[in-house]
Amino acid sequence: MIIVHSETTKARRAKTELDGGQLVPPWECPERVDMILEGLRSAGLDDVQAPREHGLEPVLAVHDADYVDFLATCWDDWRALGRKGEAIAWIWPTRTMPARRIPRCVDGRLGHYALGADTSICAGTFEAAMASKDVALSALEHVLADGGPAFGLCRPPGHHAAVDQFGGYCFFNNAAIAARRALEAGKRRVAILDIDFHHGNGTQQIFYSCDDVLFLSIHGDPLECFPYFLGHADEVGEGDGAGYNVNYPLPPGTGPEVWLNVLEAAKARIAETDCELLIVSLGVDTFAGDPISAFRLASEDFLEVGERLAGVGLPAVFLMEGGYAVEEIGVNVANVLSGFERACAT
Ligand code: OKP
Ligand code: ZN
Repeated sequence: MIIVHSETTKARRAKTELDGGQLVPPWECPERVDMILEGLRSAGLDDVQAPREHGLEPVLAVHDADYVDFLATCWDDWRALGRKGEAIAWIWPTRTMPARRIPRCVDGRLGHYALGADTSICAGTFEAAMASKDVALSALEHVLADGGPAFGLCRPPGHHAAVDQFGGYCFFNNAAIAARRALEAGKRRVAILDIDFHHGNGTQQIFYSCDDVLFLSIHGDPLECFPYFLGHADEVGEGDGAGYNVNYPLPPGTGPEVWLNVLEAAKARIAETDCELLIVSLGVDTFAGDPISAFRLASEDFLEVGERLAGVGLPAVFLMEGGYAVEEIGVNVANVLSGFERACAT
């Protein structure tokens, strides 16, 4: 398995996240990257390659140009106002005051483009987001070239980022960018299977009316869990995309037995939908020890997850999403990939 990694993914070193009414050190920290690399190395997954730079074109195939420009300029605009803290949204267009124009002031722009207040923007955020999507695109290229599999050690993650919105630690939707590129390269339909604990609201929004991307997500029920406003089972896609969006919300406390059964249901949907590539939005925050999530998978269960994913039988690109139990994140990711490889070999 080829691993794609760039040290530039660590250029985002935010100091603050609004959590429980306090500014705390972000759960989504650069140390996650080092711990994952260490876990992979211990498992013999040591074919680590640098990404190729792909520029902004594949980003603009997914995200609006004004949104990308906002991400590129936000930190400088914020600093120019002499602000002491990191750039954070604090007012939004709302149900009673919907967005009609994009404000000029950075405070208004932050509210326009943010989905929540959990994700501060700081120096290095844009650079890290650029490196993260390059990692995803390069992992995809390996799979397109030789059938894969490949793992893109994306950071920051991507699945909460929508066409023109950031948040939930995500800026560019790496999986969506890779999926669009795969379609351009000639794949007729791509499945994105999102097994992060949180619903991939951004990926869902991006492809909601598309029939060439089948999006499936297994996640904590949004009635109880972030991102709260999307991810219900009755969201099935619209227009051409009707039937191509599949949500499996599960209650907090869900353990491996139920979770793996739902994974089989998702695999069955992929099998009946005629896909040519599998992109796995790989969050390991389904781990029982995750500090901000509520499923009950054990480290050994991730071997089984990988084995079961091999059963999909498609060329596979794994892209890193969440996972905040930093001590165990390495072994958990390595277990998914080792389980996958082992099952492919047999
Ligand atoms: C990102 B990914 C309290 C925690 C809420 C949002 C969770 C984002 C998860 N500040 N933060 O899906 O792993
Ligand atoms: Zn998550």
